[in-house]
Parts: sequence; C-alpha cells; structure tokens
Amino acid sequence: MSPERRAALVRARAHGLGFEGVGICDLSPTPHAAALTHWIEQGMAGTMRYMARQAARRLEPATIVPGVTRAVVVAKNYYQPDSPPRNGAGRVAKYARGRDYHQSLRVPLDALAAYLRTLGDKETIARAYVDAGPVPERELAQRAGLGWIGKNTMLISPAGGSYFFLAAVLTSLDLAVDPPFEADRCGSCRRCLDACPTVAFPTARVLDSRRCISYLTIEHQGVVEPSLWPAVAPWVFGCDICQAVCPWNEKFARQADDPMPDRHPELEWLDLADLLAMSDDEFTHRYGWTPLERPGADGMRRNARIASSSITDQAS
Ligand code: B12
Ligand code: SF4
Ligand code: SF4
Repeated sequence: MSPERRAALVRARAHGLGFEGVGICDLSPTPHAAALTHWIEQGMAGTMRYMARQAARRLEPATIVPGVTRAVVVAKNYYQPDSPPRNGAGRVAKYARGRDYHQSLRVPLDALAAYLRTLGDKETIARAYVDAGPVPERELAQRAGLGWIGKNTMLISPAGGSYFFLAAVLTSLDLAVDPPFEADRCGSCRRCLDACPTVAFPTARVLDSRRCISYLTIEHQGVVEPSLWPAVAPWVFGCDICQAVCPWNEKFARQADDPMPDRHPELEWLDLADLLAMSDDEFTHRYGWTPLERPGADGMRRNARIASSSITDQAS
C-alpha cells in the first residue's frame, strides 16, 4: 500500500473516531529551538520544571520514541457558549467543564494508534500522547497543516478557531505528510495581547507563564503574588480571555456535534463559599474526575480566596 493511501485511511479513521482535525507531519528537529530555550532561560516556565527536563526531546521529537518518523496530529473541538456570571461564583475555563480530556481522549486516540498498527507489520510502532510527555503539540500541528500559531501562542484553525485540544500518535509507519500551514492570519490584529488582564505577553507569540491566570490557577504551586489578585478574579481555573477576543473564534467557533464527554454546565461557575468550606473528600467526590483535580482541593481553595477577595473588594 502506498504512503498516500495509508495516510488517507488514517485520516478517515481519525474523523470516524470523532476528531474534527487531522494532519500528518515528519519529526525533524524544530526550527524554533531558540524560542523554547529563551522561554526557559528567562524563567517563563515558572515552577513547571518538567518543561526544562523535557526540552531536549521537545526540540528533537524523533527522539521521544526510538524508531518513530511521523506524527498523526488530531484536534478535538471543545467549544461551548458561556452562560452569564453568577453572584459569588468563580469561573472555570471552557476546556475544563467536563471529564478530564487526558482521560476522555485516551480511548479514541488509543483506537487510532491500534488502527495504525494494523496498517504496518508486527514491528510497527504507534504510541498515543494526550498532552503527556515532551510532544511539542502546537508546533507539530502547524507542521501538519492544522493551522497557524497566533500571537496568543494558540494553534488557530482557519475553519474553527482555537477552542480544541491537540493530541498525537507518534509512529514508524510510512505515511505521506501534509503541507505545513505557512500563512500568518493574525495580520495587524493584536486584540489578544491588549486584552490579557495580567499583561502576560511580553511580546507577540511569547507568553510569560508567571503572569498567566491559567498557570497561576492550575500549575503554580504556592502563593500567588497579591498584586495580581484583582486581575485573576473571577477565574478560579484557567482563563479563556485571549481566545474569547480572537476574531477567528468570534466568527468560526462552533459547538461540537458530540459535546465533551460528561460535560456539566454547572462546572462553569463555582460557588466560592462552597469551595472554601469543602472538605478534601467532598472535593475529590465532586471534582476528582475533572481537570480541577490538578491543583486539587488546596489549590482550588487558594483560587477561591483570590477570587473572593476581589469580589469583596468590588462590593465595598
Ligand atoms: C506548558 C503549557 C501551558 C502553559 C504555558 C503556555 C504557553 N503558551 O507556553 C500554561 C499553563 C500557561 C498553559 C495555558 C493554556 N493552555 Co497549555 N499547554 C502547555 C503545554 C504542556 C506545553 C506548551 C509549550 O511547549 N510551551 C512552551 C512555549 C515556548 O511554547 P510555545 O509558546 O507553544 O512556542 C513553541 C511553538 O509555538 C514554536 N514557535 C514559537 N514561535 C513561533 C513562530 C512561528 C511562526 C511558528 C510556526 C512557531 C513558533 O516554538 C516554540 C517552541 O516549540 C501544551 C501541551 C504540549 N505537550 O505541548 C499545552 C497546550 C498548549 N495548552 C493548551 C490549552 C488549551 C491551554 C489553555 C487555553 C487552557 C486554559 N483555558 O486555561 C491556556 C492558554 C494560554 C495560552 N495563551 O497559551 C492546548 C492548546 C491547544 C491549541 N489550540 O493551541 C495544548 C496544546 C494542550 C492540548 N493537548 O490540547 N499551557
Ligand atoms: S490565558 Fe488569560 S491570563 Fe493567560 S495569556 Fe491568555 S488572557 Fe492572559
Ligand atoms: S486575537 Fe488577533 S492577534 Fe490574537 S491570535 Fe487572534 S487574530 Fe491573532
């Protein structure tokens, strides 16, 4: 079977498994090594020490699994419209209002990897990665033709905006590659850079995590600098602002046909008093299956305190 025929079958299978976007690229070293190195050296990864540990493999993705030469990169839409603010409640980013995507994408992605193995011989490697390990997902997605990297650092698809997850199967299977997405469709727009409430972009396409609400509420361990509190509220988990203002999302974001598994609209606004009073066991029972498990009960109480302080300040 030709590499082109195999690629067509893989694409059809990925769509059949519910991925709206699919592209195939090679795994040659990144031409943007300087961007990652600079970011790490400037401390912009904050306490995400795994970013420095994984850097060498991120820069040379073929070294992630010996023998792999291709990435099948897939995109899964998670867009849903927002509901109006609720009094005394903190906001959760769109991607987190349901089952943790690391779990929910695992089943279709493993199925895609298994399918790839059926197209090769018994030595064929096909390994699934959902935001795990050192896979430079956005860069590979751009290389596989899925979209361009916007000034907000998001991978943006001209057909659907940026509210989608990325995941990849790394494989040794000989597959025809797609042309990269070379155009920069941001043009002179800079809405995302101007809208960020914590001024987290020192320049276009560079995000200083230490100022990003998403990092501060999810990844950061410990105290959040009090001068940032008013800008972090009302977010208690993640942040969507630099995507919400993007014209590509305003025009093209559409709710997926099959919405996120176990999506719970009540996960959008969380009662802050409830969160602050909740025991660890209750937290695990209510949110253990969602991305909120990453900061955990302690992290979410910290976030609730930050949001409550600003809500109280505004009221006084
Ligand atoms: C660390 C991380 C974070 C950090 C840092 C984010 C950042 N911008 O770097 C924090 C915690 C802040 C974060 C936040 C969010 N994240 Co995050 N995050 C990651 C992770 C694990 C690594 C990203 C990374 O490598 N950062 C390092 C910097 C230096 O890389 P970079 O900015 O992407 O730049 C690279 C390329 O863009 C390229 N490059 C640089 N300049 C240029 C210029 C051109 C022209 C080109 C072509 C390439 C290029 O070189 C760089 C080095 O490889 C990825 C998953 C993964 N395994 O890759 C998810 C990921 C990027 N995150 C994701 C999501 C959904 C989010 C949030 C929206 C969640 C939320 N709602 O709160 C926010 C968005 C904030 C934002 N504007 O980026 C998705 C993005 C999907 C998409 N459509 O792009 C990913 C891919 C996870 C997934 N599997 O779906 N995240
Ligand atoms: S996610 Fe929010 S805080 Fe982070 S860069 Fe975007 S707008 Fe700024
Ligand atoms: S808001 Fe404008 S500059 Fe920012 S990513 Fe979207 S199109 Fe690009």
